[in-house]
Amino acid sequence: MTRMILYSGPLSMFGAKAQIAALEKGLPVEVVMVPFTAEHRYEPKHPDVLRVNPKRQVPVLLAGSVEIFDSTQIFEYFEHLRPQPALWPSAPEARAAARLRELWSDEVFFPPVIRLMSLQDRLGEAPARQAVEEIGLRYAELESTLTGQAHLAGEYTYADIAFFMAQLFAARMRAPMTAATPRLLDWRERVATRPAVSAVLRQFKETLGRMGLGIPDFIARA
Ligand SMILES: N[C@@H](CCC(=O)N[C@@H](CS)C(=O)NCC(=O)O)C(=O)O
Repeated sequence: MTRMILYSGPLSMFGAKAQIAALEKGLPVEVVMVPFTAEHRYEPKHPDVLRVNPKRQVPVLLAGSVEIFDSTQIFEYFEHLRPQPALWPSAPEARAAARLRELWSDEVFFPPVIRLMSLQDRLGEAPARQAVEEIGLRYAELESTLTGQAHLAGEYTYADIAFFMAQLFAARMRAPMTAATPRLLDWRERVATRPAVSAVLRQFKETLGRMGLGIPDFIARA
């Protein structure tokens, strides 16, 4: 099989999505962590990241003549490359719903988490409280989708991987899911104990510990 290199970052949620997917698929992907520090963030950028991604971001995947970026694009490539175990449902309606949930996670749930990242020293102020409230509404929305199904789109899919990583960052930014959404807490436990996910959680635990950053309880248990 063609050598595959995944550029990610030690605390990159989008990189972790791709890494979990590779592990779920049993794909032999070499993970290269680009430089990342609290002080300089993602600078200097890795030359391969700059060459492949005009957005200058990880994750980037190199697989022979395939050189792609964006976690969702990488999901799609993995799914074609190794269809089993399937991480999208096969029925068109269910697949469309799962894809939408994956997009929802990155582009609807995550934006208030990004806002909260820059408000960590002002958590008592209105903009931070609004972001936390918005995140809480999204958790409540998902709680109802988990009635009668174990995962966000029925079976375990890329949507679960995406939302698991997004909620991990929300928890780090002090907007964790709570006892108000018990089905979601059970879902988090189910996903966290999957071997592919717990391997990446242990990596996060090690990095957060090394950088002296807070470790949410569900990561500490990994
Ligand atoms: N939509 C992209 C988002 C990628 C992204 O935001 N990557 C972050 C790390 S998690 C990054 O490289 N940030 C550095 C920068 O923007 O300079 C994806 O799904 O891959």
